Amino acid sequence: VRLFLAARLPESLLKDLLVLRADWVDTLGGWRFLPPEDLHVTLRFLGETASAPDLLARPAWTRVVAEARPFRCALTRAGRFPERGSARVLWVGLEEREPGAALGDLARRLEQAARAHGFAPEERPFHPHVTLARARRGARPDLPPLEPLSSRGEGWVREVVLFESRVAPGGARYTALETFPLGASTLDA
Ligand code: 3AM
Repeated sequence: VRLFLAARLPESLLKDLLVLRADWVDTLGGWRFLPPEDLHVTLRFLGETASAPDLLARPAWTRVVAEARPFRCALTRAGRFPERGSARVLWVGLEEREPGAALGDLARRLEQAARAHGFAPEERPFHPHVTLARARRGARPDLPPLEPLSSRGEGWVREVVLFESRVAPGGARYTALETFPLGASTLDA
């Protein structure tokens, strides 16, 4: 199965994103929008994984996430991948507000744990974002204005989710396999 680890979006940020998404759905052509329940912030793409490595790694995800604290985030701006040339992905950036470096730390610790469990290293820099849409095949999609968002909302990230990605007509669909709460081990202490 094809797996990835992602932060679950705080409800307040999801709400803001859905307002923006509805606006873009109405005004932009050439894009395939992710269904609202599939919106997430990828922390570590794991790739095609056999069931033994998957099950062996889950305690490590549990531990790393339990040892991290919940953190507060806000949406930053809309962007696209690639930044130049024809856009394939439309996203909204996420930035941490408090306590400081928790989001990057969490991604880094998951990266270490993934490598320790034999997953191929992720060489690309971590760029926290929520993918809202992917270009339709062969389309030259319209672009929204890529400016800072008017949303001032903030919300707490409290969960990391292990997702399975399945190929489906009309684009990949995601299934949550397991949810890991942030800060579980600090609560026990
Ligand atoms: O939904 P986002 O954009 O966060 O782009 C893929 C998607 O990210 C990314 O993993 C998420 C779930 O599919 N992805 C796909 N292939 C990848 C790869 N080879 C990848 N990330 C890194 N390396």
